[in-house]
Amino acid sequence: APLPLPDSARAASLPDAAFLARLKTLTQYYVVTAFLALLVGVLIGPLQALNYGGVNVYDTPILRALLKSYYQGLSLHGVLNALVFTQFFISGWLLYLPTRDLKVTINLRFAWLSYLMMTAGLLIAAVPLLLNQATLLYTFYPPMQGSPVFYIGAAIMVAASLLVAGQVIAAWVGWKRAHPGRVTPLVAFMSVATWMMWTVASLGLVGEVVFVLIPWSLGWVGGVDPLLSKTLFWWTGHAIVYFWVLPAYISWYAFLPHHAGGRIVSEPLVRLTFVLFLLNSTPVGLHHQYADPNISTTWKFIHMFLTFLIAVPSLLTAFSVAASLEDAARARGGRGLVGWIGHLPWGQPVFSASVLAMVSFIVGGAGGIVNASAAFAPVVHNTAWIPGHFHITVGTATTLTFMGTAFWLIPHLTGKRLPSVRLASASVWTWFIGMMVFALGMHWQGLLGVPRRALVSATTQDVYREMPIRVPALLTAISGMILLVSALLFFYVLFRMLLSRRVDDSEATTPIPYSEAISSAGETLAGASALVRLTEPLLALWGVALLLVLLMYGPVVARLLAEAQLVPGWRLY
Ligand code: HAS
Ligand code: HEM
Ligand code: CU
Repeated sequence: APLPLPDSARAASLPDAAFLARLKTLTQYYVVTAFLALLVGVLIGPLQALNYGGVNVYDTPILRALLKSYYQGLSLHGVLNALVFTQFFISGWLLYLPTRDLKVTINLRFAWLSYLMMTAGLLIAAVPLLLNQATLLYTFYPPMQGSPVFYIGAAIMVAASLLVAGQVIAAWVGWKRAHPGRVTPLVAFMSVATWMMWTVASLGLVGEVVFVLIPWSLGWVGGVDPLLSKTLFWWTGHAIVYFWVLPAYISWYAFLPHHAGGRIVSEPLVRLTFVLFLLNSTPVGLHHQYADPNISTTWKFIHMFLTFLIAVPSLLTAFSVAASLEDAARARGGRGLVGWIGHLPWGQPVFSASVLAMVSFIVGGAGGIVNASAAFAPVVHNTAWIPGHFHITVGTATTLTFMGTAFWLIPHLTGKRLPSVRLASASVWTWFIGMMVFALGMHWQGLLGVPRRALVSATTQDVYREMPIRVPALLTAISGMILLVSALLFFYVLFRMLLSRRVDDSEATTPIPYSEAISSAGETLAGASALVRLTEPLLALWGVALLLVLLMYGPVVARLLAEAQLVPGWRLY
């Protein structure tokens, strides 16, 4: 039976066309700012790939004029790509989607305020980065010390993301109040769970920046405990990878089946996946610190097992999205054990971007499990293997999915058209090929002992020029050139699209590509399965997530605090 809805609550929150237009403009600002950051960040990548190919271009007059050092470039690359591009895209994406999915209005002034604050934070942090006052790499480990302006800018940026989180969670709570007994629609559910996860995850970084780095860089306290800071950093630093990839999962689950011509396999399963991420994304960060002293092996092993556990929702995703794709391909006439794969729309960039991103993630995820295994970690830690791992996770699973998303999202938001399916498709395939070759070259070099974060091309030691390393080094250099071409193609298509003329209002021509479900979660809780009812109370699950993190990090941080040893800051750049 239809549930009674308070009319007043409903009427007050129903979005009209004017509201939607304004929401779309704001979302467009987030997305375009994100891609501008990616443009600058990505252009530095091929130079680094050349470095790992044995070619040092940093001694040329142009680069000497632009960058003080390899490390200034690497800091810009890491910060702009991994921190700025992702956060802006995700904030726009995960503000727009749940607002639309819940069919509510939100306070657009507040939403703009968050955007402006995030942009201000970015601009503030950019100044010291560009002036070589914050050449700290994107992990800014103390005792390396940068300008306080950098830490303050970063803090403002993160705070702004929490405002977006708060606004989305509040909108969902308002929707729940107005619709008692109803099941949260899937896309909104995934978005809210992701934001909740991020609030728990970000506590470590907020603690580090606000209570340690800012006072220390301003000279208010005499020293810093590097290990304490690093531990707080990885509290956030691992979970942030799920903040980067879950918005791509939303696209894989909710929109990719539609692009392929198929259906979501099971909405209750998707909800379970996101709840597992909410609960267990954060208390695993010690897998970045196996080599660090003064953290007990017991805690390292607990985090290792929790890391293996957090691979489970990704495995659920792998199998259930693969089933969606098979469903789609068979509906398109595909036959045979693997023959159906050829019936997927490989020439459509909105489709191929996500699926190729997923294919790269099979390898990226497997590498992650190697990294997490205490027995293997010493072999790969701090080697070129690690950038190999994360360019096929954040650099492809996330980035390529967002690139492909832009091909329908920008037309949807702006009423403009994708100028060329062929060029868009070429950019997607070259990104995939380039990153797979890059990953091969870097993983291989890592196994041969080549360190990450090193200007290896300038070394006078022959050890990095020996024959076994030359093959993967050549692969890495070639991949950098493929990726340069890919990036140029992508940004050409993107800017041609953005600068073209508006052709329609797009709600009808490019709607949000929701997919149907084979097994839906249903509309009302009363008729829903136990799994749906168990996953619906997100506020309570959020509390459990917080509790778990405090349990799994409390004793570790407490010991580091009790035994803190402050050291002065360093400037190595
Ligand atoms: Fe990681 C280091 C472990 C996932 C990013 N990781 C990093 C760093 C980054 C990063 C940036 O345990 C470097 C940090 C630094 O600078 O020091 N990572 C893992 C594990 C996972 C994992 C266990 N990482 C990610 C994701 C990232 C990311 C996601 C970004 C988005 N990672 C580590 C560890 C380290 C690390 C250690 C520290 C290393 C060290 O020593 O310093 C897991 O979450 C992975 C689970 C994933 C899977 C794959 C599922 C596959 C799917 C696709 C299916 C495809 C289909 C397509 C269906 C199990 C979902 C089919 C196609 C057809 C055509 C049919
Ligand atoms: C580091 C190349 C795109 C995120 C690196 C390194 C290379 C590289 C060779 C290792 C540098 C070192 O360890 O010394 C490239 C190329 C790209 C590209 C050729 C494509 C044109 C991206 C994208 C992202 C990304 C799209 C994320 C969205 C990072 C991060 C680091 C890194 C976070 C680590 C920085 C650090 O160690 O502090 N990149 N990259 N890259 N890249 Fe990329
Ligand atoms: Cu991690």
